[in-house]
Amino acid sequence: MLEDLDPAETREWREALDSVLAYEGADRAFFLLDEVVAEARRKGAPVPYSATTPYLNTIPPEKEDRLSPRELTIDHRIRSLIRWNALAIVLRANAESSELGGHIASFQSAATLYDVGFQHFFRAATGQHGGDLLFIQGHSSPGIYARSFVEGRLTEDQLRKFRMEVDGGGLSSYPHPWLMPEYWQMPTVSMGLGPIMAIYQARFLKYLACRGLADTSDRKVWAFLGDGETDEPESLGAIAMASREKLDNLIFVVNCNLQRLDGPVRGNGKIVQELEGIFRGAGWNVIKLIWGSNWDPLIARDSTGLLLKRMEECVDGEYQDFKSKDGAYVREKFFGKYPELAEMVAGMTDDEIWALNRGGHDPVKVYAAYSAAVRTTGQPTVILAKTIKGYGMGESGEGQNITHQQKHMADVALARFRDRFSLPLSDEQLAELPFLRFEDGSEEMAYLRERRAALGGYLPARRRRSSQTLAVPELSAFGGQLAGTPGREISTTMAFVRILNTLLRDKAVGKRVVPIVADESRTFGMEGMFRQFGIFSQVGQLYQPEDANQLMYYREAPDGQMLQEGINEAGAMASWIAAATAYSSSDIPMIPFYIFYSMFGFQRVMDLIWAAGDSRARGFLLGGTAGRTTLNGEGLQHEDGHSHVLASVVPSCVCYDPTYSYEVAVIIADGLRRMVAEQEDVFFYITLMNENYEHPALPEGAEAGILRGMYLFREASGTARGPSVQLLGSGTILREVLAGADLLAADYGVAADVWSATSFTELRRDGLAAERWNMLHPTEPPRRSYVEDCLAGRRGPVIAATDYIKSFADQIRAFVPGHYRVLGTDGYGRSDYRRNLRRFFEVDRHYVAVAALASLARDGTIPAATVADAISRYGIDPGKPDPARA
Ligand SMILES: Cc1ncc(C[n+]2csc(CCOP(=O)(O)OP(=O)(O)O)c2C)c(N)n1
Ligand SMILES: [Mg+2]
Repeated sequence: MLEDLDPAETREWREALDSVLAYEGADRAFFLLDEVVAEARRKGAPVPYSATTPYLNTIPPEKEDRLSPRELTIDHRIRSLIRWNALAIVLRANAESSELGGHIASFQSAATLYDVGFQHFFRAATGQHGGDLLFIQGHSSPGIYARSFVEGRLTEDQLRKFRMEVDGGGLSSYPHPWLMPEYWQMPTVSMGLGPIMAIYQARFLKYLACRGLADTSDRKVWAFLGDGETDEPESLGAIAMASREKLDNLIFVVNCNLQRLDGPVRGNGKIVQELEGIFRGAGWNVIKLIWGSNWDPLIARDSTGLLLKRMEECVDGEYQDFKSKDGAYVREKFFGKYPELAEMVAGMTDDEIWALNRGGHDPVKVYAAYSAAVRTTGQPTVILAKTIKGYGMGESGEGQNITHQQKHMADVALARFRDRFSLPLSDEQLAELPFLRFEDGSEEMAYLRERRAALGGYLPARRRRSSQTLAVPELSAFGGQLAGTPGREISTTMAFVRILNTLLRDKAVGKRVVPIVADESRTFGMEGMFRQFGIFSQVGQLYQPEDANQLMYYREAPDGQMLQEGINEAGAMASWIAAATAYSSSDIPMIPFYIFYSMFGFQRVMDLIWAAGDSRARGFLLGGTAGRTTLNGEGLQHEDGHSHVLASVVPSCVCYDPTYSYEVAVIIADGLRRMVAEQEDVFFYITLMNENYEHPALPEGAEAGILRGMYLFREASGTARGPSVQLLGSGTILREVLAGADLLAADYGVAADVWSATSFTELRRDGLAAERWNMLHPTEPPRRSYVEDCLAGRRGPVIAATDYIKSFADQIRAFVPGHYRVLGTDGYGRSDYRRNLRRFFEVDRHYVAVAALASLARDGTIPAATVADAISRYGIDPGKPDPARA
């Protein structure tokens, strides 16, 4: 703090400011101050930048939009019942055992924040309005169910089945569209994913509007975050994008209850101030909601600024401590520090001091903040609402470090809770934890219904299917890819880009295609799309691009179709989720294709991909330049040999590792049929490679096998009597398998049938389903897995080789008749020629041949000496280090 060298002069300046404020208003005062500061800076005076404003509410009392006293009173009665039910849901679920879990404290701290929203702001989708999108803090779900119960949307039986879902009719622990597809819109409980997904949902609403696909102008995205949650990089990592893109349809509400799971969020600091600085710096409209109305008279009397000084010098650890005690304690510790402040509250009782409430618990303040937020234009808004964790839980958790996981409440605490919220419950009833509702015909019920009717209906609500069904192109639309490329060498990435171009030009679905990249278009040869389809930018292009004179220049446009997210895989994934769920959130089925370096896909943003599955996302993920040896020069951090294994664990992700362009075409056409035409809730992961080779034409009748995961690509010619093997390969390694088959025939007279295994993952899923069915239907004729179907009647051991780690092809072991041997690229990637890498990882043609011979020798079909002969013939060093450990 600087010293006041001339108090009289200071007073003059203050009075000048007061008079401008009084006669000309705040805008004029702001202008003058801004001018003075700018002038001081021009003259070289050091005017430090302050990221924060005083520790006070941003909206002064005289600028508050208000509800009527009647509305406030009924809202309070409704909220009190919801509070009770929320608590009862968890207490009842845990009455017998704590096995089911659940949380009380989070919602009790946030009840007013949600209820003011549900009563007065959150709009449901109707014919006229697209509806708001709500990201609700996962741990507050009991409060949301409690409201739905009071509204009559959920039954008592359902509340009793909180976290008991297995036998049907239960309620999911957290917001999960997968589990409650007509209720929860957005999955949130993995901290940080809600906020980043909300930002990209808001931007996607702008995209839909700018491209003329939907009127989204009046829709808001509300994202509720915990203050602890803001420590996740995903929570804050994309906030600059939100202001750059002027997302005035986005409102973050950060519930600053000062606590996370273990203890204080910022015991030694102030989370509200810290977040204010961060969000202001990022260009957001920040509304601080710190003090409740009971503080207003005290703050108005703070002419010396001493109260503010005290408010600012206290750290969050102290604020938390105050609210875990009582009014006398606050009087002593907070006001008692300075005699003037003690004097200020001398006329107040301890109860009155205790009733000095926090902004986030005051519906008047919350309403004013929301009202200001929804009217803000040109920037996103964040509301920093200060609350108390475990509000109302008293000695059973209020403001206590243990409160987050508290699932029980002592009888006295329950009785106090009842008194505090005037609940119509006798002491005996308390113990039974009954769920409470208003009578039909009561004033509260009528008001509740009226409010939700005015806002379009009940929320949360999720649209399960789009009302629009698009006609997807037939496979024949991709004729170029089906015909093969005789005499021309291309990669599957190039084949994909051509398919994408065909789709973008399709009359029925072209406009719905959303190509998404994270600064890798050129890597995948997609730069031609810049000019033709444009890169989405709400402001268009304010500059002449450097390459304007070229055919494929960098074109940005308000109706640009591509989403260029920059080097930001998490953002691109969130963008893809927004597009992939637009069928539900906007009733506009979109067809997103997000293409990325496969190493920076599942490995980098797996949790978002999991959330995409939960969201019932429909779209295509393309892992480009895939394969540990196919992307050859990039080394350990780039060369992907396991994304397929990661993808295989996501239940609604359908995965393929195709080799030929016709396979890519067949897979994409089927994806369109399943996801767009039939509205199946799956998404596709397809790996693409950058190795060029000639592509054959679609073999007759291969489609079904391509989709199921394998088909006979080349049958062995020659005698049916000699040794025989079955070779499986996927991706570019299929070509090594074919070459290996040639070596086997030429050098050892072994006949090899070669199968293109487009998806070991789909094969495994099919096999597991058959196995399960057989186990549960012991007396019926057994079902056969598709792998067995394919290999039945074929002779010889089975050998598979891929550009992925061995566990990828190993997935089908249980279904392969006879001996099965797998080659794969276990170990860290490294740089070299493809040929050398494939030798290093032991997946090249020579290893395929040796592996086949070794299996034949194992089966006793050929002598072991033949294997040794091949090892030496092909120049393999048996003492070579194991690549899995090298
Ligand atoms: C990615 C992730 N890490 C950890 C958790 C476990 N977790 C759930 S809630 C919570 C504390 C939340 O604190 P805060 O965000 O402040 O929310 P509050 O309950 O206080 O409103 C933690 C650590 C999680 N759900 N997700
Ligand atoms: Mg918290």
